[in-house]
Amino acid sequence: MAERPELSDWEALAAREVKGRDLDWQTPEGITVKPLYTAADVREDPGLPGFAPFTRGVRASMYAGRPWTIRQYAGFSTAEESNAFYRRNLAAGQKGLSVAFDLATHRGYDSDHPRVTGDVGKAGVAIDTVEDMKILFDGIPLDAMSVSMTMNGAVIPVLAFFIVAAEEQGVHRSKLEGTIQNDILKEFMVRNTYIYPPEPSMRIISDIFAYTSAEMPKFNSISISGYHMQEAGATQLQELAFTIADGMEYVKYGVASGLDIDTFAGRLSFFFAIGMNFFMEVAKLRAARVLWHRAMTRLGAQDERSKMLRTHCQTSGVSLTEQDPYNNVIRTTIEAMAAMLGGTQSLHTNALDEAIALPTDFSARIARNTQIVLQEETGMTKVVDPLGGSYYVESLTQSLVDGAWELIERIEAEGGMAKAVASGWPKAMIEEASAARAAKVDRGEDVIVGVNKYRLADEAPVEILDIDNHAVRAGQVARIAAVKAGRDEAAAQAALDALRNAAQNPPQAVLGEGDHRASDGGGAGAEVAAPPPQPSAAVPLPEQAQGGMVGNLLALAVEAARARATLGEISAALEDAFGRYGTQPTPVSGIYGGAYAEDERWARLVRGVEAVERRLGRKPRLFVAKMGQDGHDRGANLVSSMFGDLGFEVVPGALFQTPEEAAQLALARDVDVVGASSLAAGHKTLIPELIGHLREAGRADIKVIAGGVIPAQDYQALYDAGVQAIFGPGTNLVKAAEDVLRLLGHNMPPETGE
Ligand code: MLC
Ligand code: 5AD
Repeated sequence: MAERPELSDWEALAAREVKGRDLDWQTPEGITVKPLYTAADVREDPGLPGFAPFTRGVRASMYAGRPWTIRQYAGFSTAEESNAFYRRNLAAGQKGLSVAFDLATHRGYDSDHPRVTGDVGKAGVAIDTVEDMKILFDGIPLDAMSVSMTMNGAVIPVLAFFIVAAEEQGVHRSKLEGTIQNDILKEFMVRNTYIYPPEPSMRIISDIFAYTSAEMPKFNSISISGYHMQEAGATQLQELAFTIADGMEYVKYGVASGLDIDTFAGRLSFFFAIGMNFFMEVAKLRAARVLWHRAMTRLGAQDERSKMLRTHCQTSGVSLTEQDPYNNVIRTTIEAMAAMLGGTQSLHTNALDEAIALPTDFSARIARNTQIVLQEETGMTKVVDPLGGSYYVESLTQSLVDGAWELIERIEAEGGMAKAVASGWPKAMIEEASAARAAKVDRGEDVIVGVNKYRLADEAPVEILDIDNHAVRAGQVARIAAVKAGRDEAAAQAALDALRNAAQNPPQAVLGEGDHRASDGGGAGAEVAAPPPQPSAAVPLPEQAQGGMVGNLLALAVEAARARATLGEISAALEDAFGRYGTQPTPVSGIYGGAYAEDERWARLVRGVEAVERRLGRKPRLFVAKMGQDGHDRGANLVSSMFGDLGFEVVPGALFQTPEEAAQLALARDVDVVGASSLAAGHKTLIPELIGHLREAGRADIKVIAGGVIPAQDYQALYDAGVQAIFGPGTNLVKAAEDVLRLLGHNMPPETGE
């Protein structure tokens, strides 16, 4: 028999096969992936599932004992419609609920507020009072069904409504199972549905920890989320490190507010995105468990449950395409498998129409069945951590642990994640990764099937869900009026006063010294760099040390909810004390343009911008507008950054403007083009209103273009309203810029092919 080959023999053989070509892959995480892994690459034995540090899973038996929870995120229109949708889904095999609220609710506005006309019922369900919450769970026994609620900004009224709705269903809060997202740090970084400034927002979280750990032992008090970071463009390593660092910060705050770490840490949960880099995602979940165990050991947890990272996952929305949308079923299946092989506790699989609309019954069925098929047809649940021991997976797990820990140590050395978030560097890091990825896709270096390769000549539009937000709003307005008419007004106001008073007079242990009010950011001028919240070392108040609820904001909001105060009223009572927070986007520069340094097409574009500049006597001005309560700013930031690199003067608009405010800014800055970015379905209401205001001011010459999640079905209505160009998902930015130059009257030669 021949001698056993050595690694060097393999290297020589492989090099001959590929004629010396370099087969290493540099991932966006900065990890060099080799074409072969062997036992020599595995540094540590990953141990056994159910035992520290839980690399192979938090449960000994994992899915062999109980499969993960099929938990589809959903919500739209009214509570009645969403309730009916939940019931159909549960009957068809879904196991847990997950509520998506509309953006008005997220941002603490009742449906009758003038700032939210475009948002009511659009991206999720509209909830204004306890009555809505009761309808949402009508016929769904809350002592038997675990319910996740994705709520961060208006977390106090929403959780209070949930508690009271259950109570009036006959279910005491101590029996409630589920999760509240309650993760504000990532809102300031990427998701943007915050309401209050960072410091009081952190107090709210500590109050929720205190309340739930004492009153709701089965309820997960937070879902520390990396998902939205990856959606915003973060690499998996960034997602991992920032999420664990966020978790550590919350623990420090909880402890600083007087809680014993082991009373609340066991009910902290996590949430990650699962994208298309299959093995990296499997390794990421394994690495996350190791990192959390290490972090919690350092923070002084004693109970092993406190150190156990349990997580929900959602397949990646940003990896899905409008083009050739059935490919999305394939992508989601691959991502679902990675989540499962990584050992998730709960999973949402995206629907194939993700890139353009909310799921229909049809697309939701396929998404759900993706999980059911994996659980019930493949036998893949029978073995715990079946990729454990794979040389590649073990090595990647280790690389991610090392890389993320390094970043976490940097954050810790600088004073923790709240400080880092306030300084803005993690967000900038994510935006740089996002721009680099976009340039790779636009240049065709990263393939997206059906978008930059194998693109279809003709796309057949898929049927999509359309919501009439005017009708939903009218119904909600009537219901708010009925609730207010039927309540004991004095009791409602007294409960709101008590809440406002507690917000204005925080227990010493929670906040440090000084005045914690923030001015109304409102957008322009307000900065991310508000003073970072600091866990106070002050001695806890006696009632807090005893787990008492005196002055607890959630406990007081439960009283207000019982008295039929609305979500907007409860939020406003807190806003009176805390202020409303706003930020100004600061686009990164040089990353997208840098990737095109030697590119002739780019150079031609730059010459075009220069020609327009000579004609105008100044740089052409583009205002990137974000109207309504839609805080999805990845696309807007990318466009701002790219047009800046091309030589435009970019006016990056603040988030949450009304169409009127956007028009005023466009006029004040005398812009040539307004690019309205819409990712939350408000476009049909908000963009025509904007154009109306510009026309009224006699500036119909300002070009309005639209970009984002806009279904083809809506294009004609927008053109009819005066929109001059629409850029949907999957748009090549270079091509879009050529179109914009043509709109500005520059004679851009036709494309020489893409
Ligand atoms: C589990 N159990 C077992 C077991 N596996 N018992 C014995 N043997 C086994 N093998 C037990 C658990 O211990 C637990 O009980 C119970 O069964 C439930 O299991 P779980 O694993 O805890 O699952 P689940 O209840 O589904 O909780 C998962 C979670 C939770 C901890 C991750 O936080 C969760 O559901 N998160 C969902 C978050 C979510 O949906 N977010 C949507 C975001 S969308 P016990 O008693 O130990 O609890 C979004 C988009 C956007 O954000 O931007 O809008
Ligand atoms: N219903 C279903 N899925 C939703 N998502 C957001 N809102 C809803 C909703 N109302 C999903 C999408 C999106 C991610 C953030 O959550 O997949 O990309």
